[in-house]
Amino acid sequence: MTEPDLLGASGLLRDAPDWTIFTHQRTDGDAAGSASALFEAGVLAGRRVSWFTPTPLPTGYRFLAHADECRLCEGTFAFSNPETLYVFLDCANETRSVRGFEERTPGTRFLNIDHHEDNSCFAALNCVDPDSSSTAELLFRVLKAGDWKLSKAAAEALYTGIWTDSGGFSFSCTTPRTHRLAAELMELGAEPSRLDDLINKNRTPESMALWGRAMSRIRLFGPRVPGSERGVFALSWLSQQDFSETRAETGDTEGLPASLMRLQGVRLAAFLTEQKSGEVRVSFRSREGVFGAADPARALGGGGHPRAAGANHSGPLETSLREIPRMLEERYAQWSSAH
Ligand SMILES: [Mn+2]
Repeated sequence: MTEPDLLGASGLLRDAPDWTIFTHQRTDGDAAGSASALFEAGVLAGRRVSWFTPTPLPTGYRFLAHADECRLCEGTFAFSNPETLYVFLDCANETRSVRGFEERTPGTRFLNIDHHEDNSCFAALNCVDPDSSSTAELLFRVLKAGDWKLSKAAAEALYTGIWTDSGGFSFSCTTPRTHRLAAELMELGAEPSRLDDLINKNRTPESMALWGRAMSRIRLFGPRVPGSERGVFALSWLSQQDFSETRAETGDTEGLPASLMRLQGVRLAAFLTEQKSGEVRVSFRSREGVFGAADPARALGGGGHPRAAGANHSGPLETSLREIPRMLEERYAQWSSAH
């Protein structure tokens, strides 16, 4: 992988008086933190900035600077202003955010800043680095490369992005550079204990009730290997009825798929969430010792990172609950015969 074009990305930002930022559907901490930090950097540098997302920003990230200015765009966005730089953050491809990219006006300018290995490089300038723990880590390097002024609020937002996408500096994407950049963000005013309160100590009783349902349904299956006597796969699920009965929000599932990886001996977890449409969102997480999360996600037409990926399954939920475990068993049989 070639080095990401930090100066090129910074130069595009430098030359544009207007920035419109886009984050992906089900905006997570990395996307929200990156957007908040870029918004803040733009405002400090006198840019006119706006931020759109196709699904509501989870309430857990409302503490971020400029979260109030995040606007929902459920319809088609008009990419038509030649003065505006359209910036996609944490989006592996153009379909992950608002609709309308295909119908963009010729001559409009796009910047793509992302860390997904399967990024489709859809923009004129693609600043993509799969070796970054998070888009926030990469964005921080872009902003440093261009000497952009960064406030405490921007540092907090970038720290939030890095923290959430690296699992609190625990996932294998965490590097010495991740820690060095986090240290610099602390020097700019980010306080880990305050941010831990804001990011992690903010659960509602409704979301805890939702998690309780998911936890009570965990099933272990798949091959039994030393250290994984109850199977290397974990699966759990939530239905729309669970959301309505607990009064939890869609965003309350964040962190749930990863939490299945806390089970002793589990190498890959699948978490199924029934959507309002009846489709089923399948999130995969994995660690070493079995094929990666991206493998079953790609087989279902989705994508993501090697160890955190997802896809949509047509459903209904009962069908998905039958087919996903069967698929994982089949892929394991193929994988183990090749290893
Ligand atoms: Mn990310």
